Amino acid sequence: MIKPRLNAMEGNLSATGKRFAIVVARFNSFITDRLLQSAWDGLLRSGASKKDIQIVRVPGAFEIPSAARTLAKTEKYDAIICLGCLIRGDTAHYDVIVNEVTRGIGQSAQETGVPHSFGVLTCDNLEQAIDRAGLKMGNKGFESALAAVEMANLTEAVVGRSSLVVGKSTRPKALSSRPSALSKSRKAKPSTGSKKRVR
Ligand code: INI
Repeated sequence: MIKPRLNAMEGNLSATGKRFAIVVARFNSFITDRLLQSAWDGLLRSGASKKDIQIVRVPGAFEIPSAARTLAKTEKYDAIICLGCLIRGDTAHYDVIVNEVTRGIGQSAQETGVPHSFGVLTCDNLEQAIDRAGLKMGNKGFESALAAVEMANLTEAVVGRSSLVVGKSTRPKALSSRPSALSKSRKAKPSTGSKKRVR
């Protein structure tokens, strides 16, 4: 029987030495403050240092993708955590924004190569938002922080430093002084040079 974990690459949950930006929307700050508090807590409890966490506030969820992309392009951060809260109202405003925010964050992650975690709540009402900001359904901020840590380590394990902006020809900065970014399920083997298979 195949044990999938033996062959799986996974990022570990150590944030030691890693740098993070948290982009948080002020709109619905009653909720987003709680997401931020929990994301901060998640990073520190994973080993991140306060000096390595940059909080960036934006007006609303709509502004998150552009701020996240600007931060990713600086190559200063191993991952970007995006926090916001969209609550459906009586108009189509919510639907227009929700699609744009989701697409924009995903696109920024894919095009910059820097992991972005998605901690933007998309709720029908305030009760649903409260439940996801520390009540019945946990806290999406904490979850997003851990996803960012894991993806920063996975990216580092696969391509080198995670602050790799796609399209740049330079190799990411060396990892030599950093602890392994891989979880115990699979440690990277040093490359011995690939032997081409002759058919
Ligand atoms: N911004 C949010 O973060 N959440 C919302 O629920 C929301 N609604 O419903 O309107 C919202 N709107 C503001 C928007 O994100 C922009 O900041 C604004 O349109 C200015 O560009």
